[in-house]
Amino acid sequence: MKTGKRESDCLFLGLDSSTQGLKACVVDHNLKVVYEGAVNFDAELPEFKTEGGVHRHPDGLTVTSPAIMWVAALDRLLQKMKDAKCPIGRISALSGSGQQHGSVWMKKAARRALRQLDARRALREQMEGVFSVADSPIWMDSSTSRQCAERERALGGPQAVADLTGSRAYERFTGNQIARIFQERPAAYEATDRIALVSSFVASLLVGDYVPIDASDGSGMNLMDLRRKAWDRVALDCTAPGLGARLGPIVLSHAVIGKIHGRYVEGLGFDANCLAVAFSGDNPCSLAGLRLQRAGDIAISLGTSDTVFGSLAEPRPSATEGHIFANPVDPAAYMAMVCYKNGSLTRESVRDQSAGGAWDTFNGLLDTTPAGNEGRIGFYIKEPEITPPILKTGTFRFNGAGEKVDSFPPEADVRAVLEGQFLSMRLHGAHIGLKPSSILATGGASANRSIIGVMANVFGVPVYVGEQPNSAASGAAYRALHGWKCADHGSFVPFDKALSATAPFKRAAEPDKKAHAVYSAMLERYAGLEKQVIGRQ
Ligand code: 5FX
Repeated sequence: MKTGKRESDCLFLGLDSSTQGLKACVVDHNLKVVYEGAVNFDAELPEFKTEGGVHRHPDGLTVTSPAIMWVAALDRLLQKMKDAKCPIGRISALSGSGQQHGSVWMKKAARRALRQLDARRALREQMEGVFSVADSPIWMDSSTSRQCAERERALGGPQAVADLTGSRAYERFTGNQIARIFQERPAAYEATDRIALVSSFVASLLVGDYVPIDASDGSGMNLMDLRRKAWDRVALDCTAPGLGARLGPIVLSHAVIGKIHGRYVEGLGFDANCLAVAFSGDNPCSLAGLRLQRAGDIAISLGTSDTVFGSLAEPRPSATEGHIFANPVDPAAYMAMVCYKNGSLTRESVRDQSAGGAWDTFNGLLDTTPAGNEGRIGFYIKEPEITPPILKTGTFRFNGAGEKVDSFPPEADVRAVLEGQFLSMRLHGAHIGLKPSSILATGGASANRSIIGVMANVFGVPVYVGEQPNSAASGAAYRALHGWKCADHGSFVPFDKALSATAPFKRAAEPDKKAHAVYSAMLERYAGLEKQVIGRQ
């Protein structure tokens, strides 16, 4: 499909429907941001009474968000774009990102409402009452342990589920959420015509019809055969009857899924030919936003929680750690992701206890200790950990002889927390095939040169830094450009060819060969001690 447009005239819109709000980012063909805007759910849509965009239920496990809130937010954000005089008419393609795993449950009436969207009426008014489950389960929900166990049994165990779908059964993954709703609310399930992900739902609102789920976000459901990028019959059947028809098709992430609905042309001035490129999950979109398109490009995001993710050629799913998703910018590749709960808050608590609460002192203490910390290894588990699963909180310290000790000198604690975190990332990342050739460090702590120096030495590769604060929204905009180029070209165009502008990241730390050798030698001991800590629970 030739679009007949000059690239330099075109703009590309990325939306990000995250847990706490909806964001928009518009870029030109050089990836220069021409508009950014956001709607915060708690502050700007207080009638939904969310906290952090969610409702936590009294059972302590169930977490939902009202689907209609996402609808109201879209209207509000698009109006903001218009009010800010964003050149909406020049947007040639749009795409989006959504918090992963969340599901939106629609009755038959939803499709009618979507097709007939009217520019004169609020979106919310038109979509009210079309949901068979009004409160959408989201990724923070952990109420489906029973369904995870049942589905893992039906599919041959955790490793078999990981081999098939890219991850073992996780409570937040959509298939397990669907099984729970089918079991506990059969009438609601029966009344459901379509189950969308948050990403594909927002796309539906813009296209004015049901749209396919993309393979990358579809990988977060425990329902898709990761290699075939198709629903797995047995996984569907052990979840709920008639599920395949309710999920609709899967498409590649760069596929055009339709054009924008006339409502937005009439009401907001969108170009009637504006293409919609499949929406995807926030982590896949961040991978696109950080431009990690080659195997070996990985990002380590140092935030409240730490995340390691990157592209890889061969999937190596594990029943114990991490996730493998279809790659959102390269249909022949995959992406891997490992999440940690103990991130910045844990580093800060060691800073507070050992360095009087000051990063300068922390960095100074770090410099007084050698790489490898004279054999000392520590596990700082302030929050129950995901990778590896360590539910018992506390600090577990071992001396150079591998004996458990109660304390370290402050400078050794400072080094041990960083080395432990990065050794864990190297170990568990490697288990699922993440072998970095370079690292892009993002998030608050990436500004600390001492911290990223340890990172470079543990992994033995250069570390780049550069802020891309809304990497999911900008990644969605880049994917819109990518999908548009593929459509214009009539066949797949590699992502790095589609994005001509060079990535704005700076090389900030080089590995020291000697220090790296110390860490490589330490890895096996680290893994052994980690097993001991897990065993102590
Ligand atoms: C990934 O598996 C997650 O559950 C989260 O990162 C959500 O995508 C957050 F939106």
